[in-house]
Amino acid sequence: MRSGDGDGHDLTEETTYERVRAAQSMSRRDLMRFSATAGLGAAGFGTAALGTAFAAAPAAAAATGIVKPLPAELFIPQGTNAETRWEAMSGQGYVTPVDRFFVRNHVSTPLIDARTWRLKLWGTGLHGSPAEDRPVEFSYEDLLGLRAESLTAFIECTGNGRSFYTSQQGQQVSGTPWKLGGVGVAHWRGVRLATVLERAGLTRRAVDILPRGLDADYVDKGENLGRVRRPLPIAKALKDVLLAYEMNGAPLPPDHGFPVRLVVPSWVGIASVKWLGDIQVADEPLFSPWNTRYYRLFGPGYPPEGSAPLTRMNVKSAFELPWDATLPAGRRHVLHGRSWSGNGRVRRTDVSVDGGRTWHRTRLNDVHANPRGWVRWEFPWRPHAPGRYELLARATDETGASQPATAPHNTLGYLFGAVVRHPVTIA
Ligand SMILES: Nc1nc2c(c(=O)[nH]1)N[C@H]1C(S)=C(S)[C@@H](COP(=O)(O)O)O[C@H]1N2
Ligand SMILES: [Mo]
Repeated sequence: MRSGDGDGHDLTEETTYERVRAAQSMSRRDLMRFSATAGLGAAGFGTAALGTAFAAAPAAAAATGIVKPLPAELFIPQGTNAETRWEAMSGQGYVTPVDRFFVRNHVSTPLIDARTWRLKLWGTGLHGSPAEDRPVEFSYEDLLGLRAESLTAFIECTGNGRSFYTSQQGQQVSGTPWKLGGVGVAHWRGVRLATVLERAGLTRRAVDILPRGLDADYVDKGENLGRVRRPLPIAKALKDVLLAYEMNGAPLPPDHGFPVRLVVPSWVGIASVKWLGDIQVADEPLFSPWNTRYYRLFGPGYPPEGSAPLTRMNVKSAFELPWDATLPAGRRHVLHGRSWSGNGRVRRTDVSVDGGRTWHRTRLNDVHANPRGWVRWEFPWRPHAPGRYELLARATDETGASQPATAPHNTLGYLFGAVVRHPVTIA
């Protein structure tokens, strides 16, 4: 069977496919358009951030479709995606700075002009059932004029930790082999989605919304699935979802959804649709490949159509150390890390330095833990002897959920929540 694209690339392999297509789609024309976008000033924001991104765009974009620089000391490349190196969080404050925030792109980062951009709402869940081609529209300036709200929350890819299904449990899974760097916390600022839905004429009949990105169609093994879009129940949409236009105090960077993205706290990252273009509001349940063939659990033990669509993320922990770190012998180290959960606050994190035989409670450094963010913790360690060690961290959240020794297998490798065995050499 023929699976190549004519240039000798095997496009049946997901990561190859994404890399090849990304390189093909970031054309000269895109870059010219971007240089025009970089001159944006109409919204009253400075242009410094966009200008900086542009300076580095040609080299970075050619390989990955990502605009911002991806220095090797901050990121591990993953095809069209880039994961944060956990050692790059060492010494940082509560949030993940933009220069090291992970990027998960199905296709290339699109370059959008905020002056002509409109958010379009339509569908049977709005008064008068506006049609897709006659939507209720909001400009960028309209949104900036509405009451702003802030939210500090993590966004985490559902496949974060996926590689450990294979490396720790010997199991086959498909998808991007993330370690633990497919997560970041940011201060987001924008308008409540509830506010915009009400202004657009939300009815009590509305059941689901379907936010859709403006990035190019996603093609999976030759099948065009259209633009990234994932249904969201109206209850969650009205609860705590933000239409964000700022990240860590500056306009959203292109890679993170400029001009406007959703931030759906505590839920699977795919819910936080970037480069938002339109939102269908429906009086009936909605479906897309992102809540049917992806972002459910599949495999033995699950029905053929998979589990229910995934919603909340699970409990995880990470050390702010290089993978396979080397630390000097004969002195005291303070191990730092972070833990987070989609169920709410992390109450405690325990660490083991002897492969899981004994556990010690860490000191939590964010006492009033944010239920939508993470907690930082530390643990002093004086290793007795040089050699190879495995460091383990296990968090427990306010619902009592903790991290098991093994994660239940699913073929797409989602929700790896088991304790990760972090290799360290004392030399
Ligand atoms: N339009 C659009 N939105 C998207 C995606 C995408 O590819 N296109 N990726 C999703 C996934 S799978 C994740 S994990 C998050 C990642 O957000 P980040 O790149 O800002 O870290 O964005 C989500 N929103
Ligand atoms: Mo994701």
